[in-house]
Amino acid sequence: MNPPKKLINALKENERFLILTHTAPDGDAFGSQLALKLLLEELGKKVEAFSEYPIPEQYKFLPGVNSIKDLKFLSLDSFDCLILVDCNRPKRVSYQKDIVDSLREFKGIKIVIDHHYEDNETLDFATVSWICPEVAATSVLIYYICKKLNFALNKEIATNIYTGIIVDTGNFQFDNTSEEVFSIASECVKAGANPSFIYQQSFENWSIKRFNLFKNMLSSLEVNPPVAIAFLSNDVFKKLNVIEADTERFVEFLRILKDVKIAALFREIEKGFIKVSLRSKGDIDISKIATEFGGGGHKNAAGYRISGSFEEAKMKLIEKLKNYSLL
Ligand SMILES: [Mn+2]
Repeated sequence: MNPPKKLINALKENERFLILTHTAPDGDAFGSQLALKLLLEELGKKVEAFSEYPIPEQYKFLPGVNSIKDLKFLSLDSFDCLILVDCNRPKRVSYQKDIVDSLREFKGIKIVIDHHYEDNETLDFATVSWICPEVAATSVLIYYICKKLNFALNKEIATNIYTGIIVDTGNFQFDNTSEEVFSIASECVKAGANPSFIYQQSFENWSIKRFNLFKNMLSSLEVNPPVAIAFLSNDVFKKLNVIEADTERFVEFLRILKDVKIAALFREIEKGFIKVSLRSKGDIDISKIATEFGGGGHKNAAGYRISGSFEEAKMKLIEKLKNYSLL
């Protein structure tokens, strides 16, 4: 896989880079952001990365993570180049309208590196984009950028790339687990990434409150094959003192039942504002449903945001699934 020349030139020719990613960043978001930051720094560039705070417990081990600043304090003044990784449009960077608007108005070069399906907003926004929905993780794309720049992976970059890969492939279990993914992971291990350490940090590092949130999700679970639906209310988030990032991977557990082909987790991030994560098995393309609601994603993993109550949002989803003959 070959990064576009325009992208490589933009990385070579500019000096001051700002790297951002999506809300509630996961292992691929942080992994891509940090691997690219470390790479550009090795090339002598000035680079800053911002994300939503707090940094989730499961990603505090990532090399370079302490250099990520709180998105609240973002100022765009001193950068030539804005790069979105694992994120295809400004709206995905923040729930804060003023931040999204300032990104849209950024005067420098705007780069998008992502593996979510692109949309019109991506095309309007990006000066340079590299969108590859066929790759398992954005970290894979960062790996190819390292190769193209003839940069030999070091342990820090390899650890970030490896983390992105295992988080987005469910530790080499999802449908996107390809030969390519194993081969890049193998390169990362050669360069010093430690698979068992990274697995434990990323996947077996839940706090008690996160586990209590998980139990709460299970108690809300409604299974009507082929669909499983669960809901976490804003009250539960407040009561347990947890954040959206604490729900990472939860929806994947909802697929565990044999007869469930589509899983949906509804999270009330704020009162009356719900984030919906969808997962599917096999050939069921759930990204079409998410796109209908203004979201997006991949064939088997997608999501969207919707206003209203859980019951309303659930009914709308069920109706849409029926329209697509998935129910
Ligand atoms: Mn990703």
